[in-house]
Formats: sequence, C-alpha cells, structure tokens
Amino acid sequence: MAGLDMSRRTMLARGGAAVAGLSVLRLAGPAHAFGRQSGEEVIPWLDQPEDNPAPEVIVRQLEWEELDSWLTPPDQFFVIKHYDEPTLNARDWSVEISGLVAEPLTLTLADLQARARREVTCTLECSGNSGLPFLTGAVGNATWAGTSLAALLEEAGVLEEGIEIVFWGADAGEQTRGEVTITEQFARSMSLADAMDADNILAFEMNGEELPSLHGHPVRLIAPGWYGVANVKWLTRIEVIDRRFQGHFMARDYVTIREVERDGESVWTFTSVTRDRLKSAPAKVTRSGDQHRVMGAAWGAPIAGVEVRIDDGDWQPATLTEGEGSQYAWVFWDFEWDAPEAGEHTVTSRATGVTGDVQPAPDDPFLTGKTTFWESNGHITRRVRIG
Ligand SMILES: Nc1nc2c(c(=O)[nH]1)N[C@H]1C(S)=C(S)[C@@H](COP(=O)(O)O)O[C@H]1N2
Ligand SMILES: [Mo]
Repeated sequence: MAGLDMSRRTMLARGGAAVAGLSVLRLAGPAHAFGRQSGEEVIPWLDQPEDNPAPEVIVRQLEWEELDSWLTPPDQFFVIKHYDEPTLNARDWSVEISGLVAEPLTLTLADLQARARREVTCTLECSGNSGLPFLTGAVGNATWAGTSLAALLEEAGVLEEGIEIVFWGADAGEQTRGEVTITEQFARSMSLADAMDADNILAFEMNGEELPSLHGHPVRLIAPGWYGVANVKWLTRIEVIDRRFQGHFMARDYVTIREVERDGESVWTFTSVTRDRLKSAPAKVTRSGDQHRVMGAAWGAPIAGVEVRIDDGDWQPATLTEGEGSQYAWVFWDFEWDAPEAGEHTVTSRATGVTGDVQPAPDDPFLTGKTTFWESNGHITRRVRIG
C-alpha cells in the first residue's frame, strides 16, 4: 500500500538526514525544532485567509506563520461559539447527570476536582476548518485535565433503556424550525458506547490553567479524537435518553451531505459530524541565510509520516520533529527545501496514518462528492514567493 511504502521511505530519509548531519541539532533538541531560531526569518504566505464575516462566531484563529509551540497557548487557540458567551461563576456552577439513570447526580466544580484526575493531550479542530476561505486556522493542541466521564456515568447508573447521552451547554440562541422560532440551548449527543470511551473527560483545565472563559469555563467535555463540535463548552447538564437526539447541531447543522456511488447508482448520504479525519497543513516557510525550511503539522489520527510536494514535483518525505507516537495530539514536521528557485511556488503536504490511510487529494471523489464544507481534509496547498 502507498501508505506503508511512504512510511518506510520516511524512515530511510530520517536516518539519512541524521547521518548527513543536517538535522543533528534539530534531533537533539526537538523542543526547539519549531521555535524561531536566531537569524531565521518567516516568509509569509501569499495566500491569506479572507476577511472573517462572522467574528462573533469565529472569535479567534491560529495564524499559521506564528505557530511555534506544540501546545497551543490559549491566546493563540482558536475559539468558535455559536451563541453569546455565557458567564458562569465557578462557585455557583454545577453539572447535572440526569434522565435515565438510577441515581441523578449534581456535581460542583469542587466535586469534580476531588475525583481521580485525568489528563489528555489532544488536538481540537473545527470540522469546518479549510472548508471556507475565511476558516483556515480553526485547529489547536492542548493538554486538558479533568475527570473521567465514564466513571461518572457508571456512578449515576445508566438504565437499561438509556442509549444516548446528551451534553447541554449553558449558551442558547434562536433557531427556526418550520413556522416556529425557539430559543435552543447548544447541545450535542453521543451514543452510550461512544460516551463511555475511557479517554473522555469533563475538563476544568487547559495547559495547566483554569479553563479560560471562551473555552468553556468552568467545565467542558473533551472527547479526544472527535471534531471540535462534540466538545461541548460551558457544560451544565448530561442527560441520558432512550432515543436519538436531533438538536440543531446534530441533525441540522454540522451535517455532512455527500453523493456516493453504490452499485453504479449515485445516492446521497447524510451524516452528523463525529470523529476527526486525517489531515496536515504546511504552517510556514522560513529562511536562514540561503537555507529554506517548510514546517507544518499533521493530525486527525496517529501519524506515521508526512510528505511535501513543491510545485508539481514529486512527494518527498518530511521529518517528524515533535509529538510522534501520540494518539490524539498533532505531530510537527520539518522539510529541508533545497535551493528553491527565486519566484512563486506552491507547497502542499499530505499525511499518512499509522493504519496506512493517506490524506485524500482535493479531487478524491470522497471529497468532490461532498456538498457541505464540513470535514474538508484534502491536501492543503499554500503559495509563497522566494527571493
Ligand atoms: N456550548 C458550546 N460548546 C461548543 C460550541 C458552542 O458554540 N457552544 N462550539 C463547538 C464548536 S463548533 C467547536 S469547533 C469547539 C471549539 O472549541 P474552542 O472554542 O475551545 O476552540 O467548541 C464546540 N463546543
Ligand atoms: Mo466547529
């Protein structure tokens, strides 16, 4: 398979680079691999995101040229909120676990903090990222700390008929269904089996700090491996129900509509956005003297390797520099760009997962058959001018 073949080539290239001495310093100090090195200059991309038409919703995005830290600091971490930001006071706040449970629970922040602590480092990406010309930096990586969701559900005792877990946020806004306009609370759901995944936490810390207000203070769901939308912020209620939940953000928004071939016929599929997809992006091109490098990130699945293509050239292996082997966190990569010619160039990256899956090309029928902008994980091409 192409993927396995690619990772073998990546390994060879890694060995080769170390022998040649080119990357010895980088390999010795991975923490500095992405940082700005002295005398190193970032060459800004020629293509920049379009003006944000909805700054109330897309509050902040990552600026790729500024990416230099594997854990994204909160002031660089993208923020998406669909309704007004609620102001929750951690002292009065509590979360309710109710519905089809043997013993409903109401837990304060102190109650959650007194439970077994669990940390997970994971990359969060909005499933709309790269699907719209103004949404290109809706991805970030953080260490979240909190306590196990599964343990809480077990303690509450999900009843036999409980099959779906709904996570309610404190934020709400108007939604119209047919003739009726209602004020609907932000909510997302998961099947009981998905919710019981041992890695899901109710998180109250981000990168060692209290969860910032815009990221869901005081407590949010962190569902590692799921697109951003599943990670409900400003959590107030966890409800167990006996049927599928069809709230706005499950059944109407964040729904991927795709035309696929089945037995020679074309059919349409409709699926709610769920788990992350394999993806990568060139973050920046830097120049130090006449040495050029491309740096980037890959995420969405455990990563085996990344390749880079300059203009219409061959795919060439990049070196993974940070985060390799992580299950949910992004991997940083580095590509030595030998003697680029002066002028305009394109830089494209593609990731391969440990399972051998390869990030699809933008003309892959799986992507071209999609009519909605969600889950746009095709190769990302950036433009840059050298010299
Ligand atoms: N309560 C609530 N939770 C929410 C949202 C929201 O609007 N309200 N937005 C979701 C979406 S669409 C994304 S992409 C992530 C973004 O998380 P962040 O703002 O911490 O980066 O939060 C999710 N959780
Ligand atoms: Mo999102």
